[in-house]
Parts: sequence; C-alpha cells; structure tokens
Amino acid sequence: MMNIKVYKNILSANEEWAKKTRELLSNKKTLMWNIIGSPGAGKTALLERLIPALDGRLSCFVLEGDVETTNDAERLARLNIDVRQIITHGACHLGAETIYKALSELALPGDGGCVFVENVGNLVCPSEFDIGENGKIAVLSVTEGEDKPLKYPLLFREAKAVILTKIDLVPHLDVDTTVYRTNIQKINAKLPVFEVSARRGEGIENLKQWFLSGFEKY
Ligand SMILES: Nc1nc2c(ncn2[C@@H]2O[C@H](COP(=O)(O)OP(=O)(O)O)[C@@H](O)[C@H]2O)c(=O)[nH]1
Ligand SMILES: [Mg+2]
Ligand SMILES: [Zn+2]
Repeated sequence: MMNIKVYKNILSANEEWAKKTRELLSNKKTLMWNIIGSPGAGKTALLERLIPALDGRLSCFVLEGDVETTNDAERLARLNIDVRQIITHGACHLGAETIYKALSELALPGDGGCVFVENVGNLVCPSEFDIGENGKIAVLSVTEGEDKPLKYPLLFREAKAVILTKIDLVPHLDVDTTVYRTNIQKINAKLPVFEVSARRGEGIENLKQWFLSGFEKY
C-alpha cells in the first residue's frame, strides 16, 4: 500500500470563531448579514428604513461596527430593537471573535431572527474577513462613481446582493445607474442589484421581499 502523507489545514483563529458563529446562527434559525460599503454610503440610513419594514415578520438585531462613537447605534436604538456598538479604536474591519461574543449576548429567538452587522465603512478589507455571516451585502451609493465595482472587485465577487443607494439623487448627478449595473455584472454576472432610496423609501419593498425569501430554507 502506498504511504500518502496527508496534511490537515488548521483553521485560523478567525475561521474558528466564524465557524462557531455559523453553528450558533443555525441552531437559532437566524440569518446574519454583513453590510459592507464606504463611509457615508448610506448603510445606517438603509437599516433605519429596512428594519421597520421587516418588523413583525422578523426579529431584527444590529451589531454596529465603527472606529469611534456610538452615533449609529443611537440612531438604530430609536427603532426599539436590540443594537450593540462595537468600537474598533482604529481597526478598519470587524473580526469574527468580537462578532461571536456580541452575538452570544443577544436574546435571539429560536426562529426568524435576523442580525444585521454594519461593518466599518471601508470597501477593501471587511470583504476579506469571514465573520460567520450568511452573506455579505454590498452597499454602494450613486454618488461614489460607476467604476467602484471594477476598482474594488472582491466585495462584488463575494456579495449575495448589491444595494445601490441614494437613487433619489440621480436627477441631480451626472450618473447613469445602468453603468453601475453593467460594471457590477462584469465582476459578478448573477448578483442581484436593488436600487433604493433610504430618503424616500423607493425600492425598500423589493428589498424586504428578498430578505424574507432568505428564510425559505428554514
Ligand atoms: N439623498 C439621500 N441621502 C442619503 C440616503 N441614504 C443616506 N443618505 C445620507 O448620506 C449620509 C450618510 O448616511 P449614513 O447612513 O450615515 O451612511 P453610512 O456611513 O454608510 O452608515 C447622511 O447624510 C444621510 O442622510 C438616501 O437614500 N438619499
Ligand atoms: Mg453608519
Ligand atoms: Zn481592515
């Protein structure tokens, strides 16, 4: 018999915590979404609109990641949901260990829980770290420029959906949302793109249906 030497791929600490998070989420029949986008893209404003729309169907929780301040957690706490702020003191992304520990403290229901993690505003490294989420969601605003999916492809390769925000501003800008879509599709042809205005509420209903459909697997 041939003697084949086998090496085991030891998971990094981050991957180990991400795995524990996935187990916790699965036991609790809860979905967790990792919301990634530039500072100011409109991630918090989107959650302020989306969560009340999902209310009644899902129990929503938010883990807010920021370098400093509890501003975003304070905005979302007004929705009367359980929100926790994770302050990174300089780190530009959230790691899986912090997420696991924060998640363990939430009173997740046994079914229908939905956790939104607003990652630190950054188009680069949050996409590189698995935090045990069910999916990454890219938030891109129409003011950022149509070439951003081409310049920051990893996020668009990894994401389960793109939310193109601030579409109420399109009439005031020299942009074309079809160019955003074309560039997103160059990176990831099957990625769903939702055009949304958190200011006016356009597109929120479609997005709500997509988030609800994520629970069909349970
Ligand atoms: N016109 C318009 N402004 C928006 C929209 N969403 C967010 N903003 C504004 O964009 C700025 C940044 O929003 P915020 O939610 O804090 O972005 P975050 O840093 O990605 O969480 C704020 O001044 C918001 O009022 C939108 O849909 N339309
Ligand atoms: Mg924010
Ligand atoms: Zn980072």
